[in-house]
Amino acid sequence: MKWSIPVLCLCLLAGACICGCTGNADPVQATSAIPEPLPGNLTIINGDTEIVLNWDAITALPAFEGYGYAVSTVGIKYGPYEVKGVALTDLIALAGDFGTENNTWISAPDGYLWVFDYEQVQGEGFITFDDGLKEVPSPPLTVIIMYEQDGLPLSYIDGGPFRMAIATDTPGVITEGSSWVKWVDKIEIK
Ligand SMILES: Nc1nc2c(c(=O)[nH]1)N[C@H]1C(S)=C(S)[C@@H](COP(=O)(O)O)O[C@H]1N2
Ligand SMILES: [Mo]
Repeated sequence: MKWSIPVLCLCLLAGACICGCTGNADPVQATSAIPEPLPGNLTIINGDTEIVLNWDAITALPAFEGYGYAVSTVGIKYGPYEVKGVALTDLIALAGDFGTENNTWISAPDGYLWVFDYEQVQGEGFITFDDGLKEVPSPPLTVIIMYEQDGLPLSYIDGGPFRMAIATDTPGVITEGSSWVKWVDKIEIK
């Protein structure tokens, strides 16, 4: 009985040391908390112009930071998220002129394609809902190619490295998930 407290202290000390030592000494464990951006390129095509951008090129462009919140066709809400990405208008501008007569085709390797008309590329003409899924007048929206969600590189499961997002300056605005194209690898001006 009189040994129990010193023995307990020794055990706790040894345990703390082992945990602390292995935690600090294992570089894989230490870095695995910070996800690496996924590899992947984004191709922008406008007539004869074709531009290929990788992660470094895209994240070097001016960024839009705001909020994103979407609802799937079956009514499941995902978000609200803090989103960061590049305005679609900025990406399109890299490949040349674009006007009211043009549509923008956003596609992914799984075959998913969503077409945005000129107004939508400018953030206009989307249906928006409040948190209770009641339709509300649209606040200003910015259509972005998102590469960060809640401060971390967008994961594959969430549609990374690049996903369309309909972003707002204020949180709580829900948009339809169908336009949130995951794994975007091609932007075509038609
Ligand atoms: N590449 C790709 N993006 C996609 C889809 C898809 O099938 N493929 N489905 C869309 C639809 S209809 C919805 S509702 C949301 C669903 O998003 P989630 O898979 O993150 O729940 O993704 C959208 N983006
Ligand atoms: Mo959907």
